[in-house]
Amino acid sequence: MSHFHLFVLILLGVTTLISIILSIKGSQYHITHLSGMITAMFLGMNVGLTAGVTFGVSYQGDLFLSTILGMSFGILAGFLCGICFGFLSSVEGLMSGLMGGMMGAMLGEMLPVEQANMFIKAFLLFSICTIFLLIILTTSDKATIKNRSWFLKPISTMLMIGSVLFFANSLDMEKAQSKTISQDKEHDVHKASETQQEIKKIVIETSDLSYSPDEIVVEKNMPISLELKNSDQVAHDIEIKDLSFKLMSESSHQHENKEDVIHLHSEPHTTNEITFSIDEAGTYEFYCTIPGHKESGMVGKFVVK
Ligand SMILES: [Cu+2]
Repeated sequence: MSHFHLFVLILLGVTTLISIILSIKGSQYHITHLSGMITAMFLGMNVGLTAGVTFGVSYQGDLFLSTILGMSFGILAGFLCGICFGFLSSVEGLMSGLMGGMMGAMLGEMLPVEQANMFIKAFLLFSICTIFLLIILTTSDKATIKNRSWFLKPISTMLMIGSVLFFANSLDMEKAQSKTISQDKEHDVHKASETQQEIKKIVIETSDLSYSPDEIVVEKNMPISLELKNSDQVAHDIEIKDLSFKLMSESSHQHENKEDVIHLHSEPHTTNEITFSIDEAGTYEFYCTIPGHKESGMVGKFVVK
């Protein structure tokens, strides 16, 4: 998980905590059941969405995990805020959190990181707005502007939200920069190894939940550059389990590569590649790990002679 996403989650936690404290205070004063219910829905939904997209992006390829985590955040926030205003409000908050977390996780799973981060910022801003909503609701109608809380004044409010977003943005940029640098580096490594040995290039294209070609024949110990060209609207990957291989280079960091598992992931309309050689002859199955894809026929054969 990147610094930006960690920061978002911490901020979400703080926002939820402040909102709950204000809700407890508010339920004793002016806030009606209806307003409380709407506030709980607003908080639950937005916290769920923000957390959902954040986890969806961080754990791309594992929609189950990101949905559970996103929903947990939303449910917890919505329920705790709602319970201050009564049973029905807590149900409303809980259901909104569940829905927000689920939708957010799907969004994070499907969108490229840059676009998902835009949604995270927007939903985070909405989540923070709950605090201001609660402050307005807990302020008596009879109070004059003079004795209303300082952060209701537009300039301080704008400054506060602005600085939070600016900080979040700088964390986001930092990540984007380090990504391009590491990609450049890996590209150089790839070039260097290319000049030393003949590399067999294999391109597998994905469209409409299928691989083409779905059968590949290679020789053992031969350096293979496997390219996953994703022409689909959704992310896809290739995973080959239980084989002994030597990894030579990767075009992007494929964090799931373990000792005996080859994993290659491509976002929609992008191409990633990995270069390796297989030590043992045999027939290996490759498939897509995105939930539901293998069952829809995203399976192929890797024959090593
Ligand atoms: Cu797939």
